Amino acid sequence: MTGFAEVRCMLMRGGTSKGAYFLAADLPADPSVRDDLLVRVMGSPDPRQIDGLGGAHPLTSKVAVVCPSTDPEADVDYLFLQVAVDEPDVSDRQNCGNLLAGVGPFAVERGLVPADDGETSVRIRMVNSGDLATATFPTPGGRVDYTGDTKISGVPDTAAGVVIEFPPGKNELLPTGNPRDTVAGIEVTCVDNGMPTVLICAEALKVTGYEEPEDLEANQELSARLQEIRLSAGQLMKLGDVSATTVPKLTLLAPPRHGGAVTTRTFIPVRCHTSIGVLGAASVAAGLRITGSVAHGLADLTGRSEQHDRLRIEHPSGFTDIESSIDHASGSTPRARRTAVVRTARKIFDGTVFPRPALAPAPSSGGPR
Ligand code: NQM
Repeated sequence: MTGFAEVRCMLMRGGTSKGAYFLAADLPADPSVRDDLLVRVMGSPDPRQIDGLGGAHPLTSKVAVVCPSTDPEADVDYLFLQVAVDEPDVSDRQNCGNLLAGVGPFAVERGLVPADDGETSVRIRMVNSGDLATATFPTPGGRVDYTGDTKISGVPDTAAGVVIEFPPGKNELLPTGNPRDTVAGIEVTCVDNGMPTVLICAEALKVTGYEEPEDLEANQELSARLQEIRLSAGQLMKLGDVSATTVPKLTLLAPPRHGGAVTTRTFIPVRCHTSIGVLGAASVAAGLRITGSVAHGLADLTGRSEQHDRLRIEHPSGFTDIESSIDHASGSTPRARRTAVVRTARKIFDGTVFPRPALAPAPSSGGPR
């Protein structure tokens, strides 16, 4: 292969994830050539990703590809790619609301969008789902300012807030058409407000839902049950055979313990998230509001009305606040009315990445991690 021995790249933290951001024009146009390159950039397959940029966890083995949009409703297109850690596999089957937080600042840094003096809003088309989002962040003097006093759980320091607004969803929130389904012998709610997610009461799987992620990951019986549920739920959610994909995610629910609406432990889908994804949290929040979902009787929605639409989702490293309201006229299928979240993002380095030489075979699909 000629070219691409070195590639322009920016490493950014987006929310509670970290990834390599590229201009589409800096990457091969052919998706299979591009994916082979990205596997080598991140250092996969290797559990430590020692020879690349990846951080040896799905949350730090992510890629954002950004380009000007041809959609009149968007300024830029953002394609999210999940690079598997220990498989030579790249997936575009899911979105990532955490890396989304870095897309606006990246677009300004690369000159795709002019910055205003004060704050800038960037309209983003999320290529994976076709959905739109608007990210607003500080740009004093026309430059991105990453410093600020916004704190999000799972990130040690404060940074500038990136406010992300999602317009009303076009799709139904309930991919199976039902607020509850019985899957592999237990009741679940399959919901999709940007991330296909299966909601399960932790108690139904003989755990409390308050365990540490590593303890849940070590529970072999739980892992086997989750995989069984996921494969069946994937079919019901019209996702087909999900044995090699990263969606649907699975979220265990338990009553809140710190004043929030619910406690969560989310499998993405094999590793247990150390917090929760943005669109994952948006899907949980919508699920809590759906009459008849498995969250009813377990989540605490006291004082949270359609007018006061902020829900606090508790997770292993703290909480994520999601502004979420749904249209739920009786007799109609529920749809998201509005979803919004505040994240932070930070430029870590900007430069040139030197991918490992192309010795490995082309990517093949492997199991999700
Ligand atoms: O749900 C992890 C993350 C994500 C995805 C995952 C995300 C989202 O925390 O919007 O951000 O679910 O694989 O980055």
